[in-house]
Amino acid sequence: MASTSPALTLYQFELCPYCHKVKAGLELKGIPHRRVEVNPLNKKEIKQFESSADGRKKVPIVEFNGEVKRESSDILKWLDEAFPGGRQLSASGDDLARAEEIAAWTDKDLIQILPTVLYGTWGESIKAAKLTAKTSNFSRVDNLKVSMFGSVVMKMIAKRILKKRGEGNDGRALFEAQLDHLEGLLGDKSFLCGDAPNFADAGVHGALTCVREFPAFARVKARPTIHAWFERVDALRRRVDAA
Ligand SMILES: N[C@@H](CCC(=O)N[C@@H](CS)C(=O)NCC(=O)O)C(=O)O
Repeated sequence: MASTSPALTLYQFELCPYCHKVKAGLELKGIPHRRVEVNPLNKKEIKQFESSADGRKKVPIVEFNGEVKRESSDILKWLDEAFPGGRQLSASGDDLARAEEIAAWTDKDLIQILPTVLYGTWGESIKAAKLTAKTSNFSRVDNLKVSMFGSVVMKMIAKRILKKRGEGNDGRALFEAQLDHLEGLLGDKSFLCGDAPNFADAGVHGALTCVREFPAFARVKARPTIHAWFERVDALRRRVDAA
């Protein structure tokens, strides 16, 4: 399957949790794809695409056989339709309702507070900018600009979230609260809806993969139930680069 499928392109920011959701889905299904890192300052790599409904140019964007797809949750649900073989990420019946609920929590709560642990301190913010630079093909000048402006902007975003949620200077308590919720969702199940992963697992796993290189990931590792689930899903993910 891997070598015969036409190439899919994912336009992304390396530290965008919504993009990580899509990556998790692609890898869980073993779909070959190419990743294009988008320069957040000029977004020139996605200038050929129309803006999102709110008038902004946002990632993730997936291009496949001339079709353009956006919205991470919609993309995750479209994957089984476009690639019917292999692992199914769709859910049905009670599982569907539960998976939808978890997906909504992922976008509305879990992902919303991630900037506070990705960019909460200057050290984290600079690390984030460096990670982006490492995965991009930007020129040295653009890399420098992204690092400088990116760190400042991201730090401001993190500060605004902390202020809004009344958590002072520390995103860790916010993150722990989300992990408490995830622990409750998992209970003693292997995956979020039972014995097999679906789009809910892809979304949460993707979101947490975003913080994998950051100190906050130690909080994930410190929770045996979540860590075991994280590793379980991770073992099923397969990176397949398009030829
Ligand atoms: N609801 C969208 C959210 C995508 C989104 O907000 N992407 C951010 C990066 S994490 C973005 O592209 N922001 C650029 C902008 O708003 O100009 C999805 O799930 O795909």
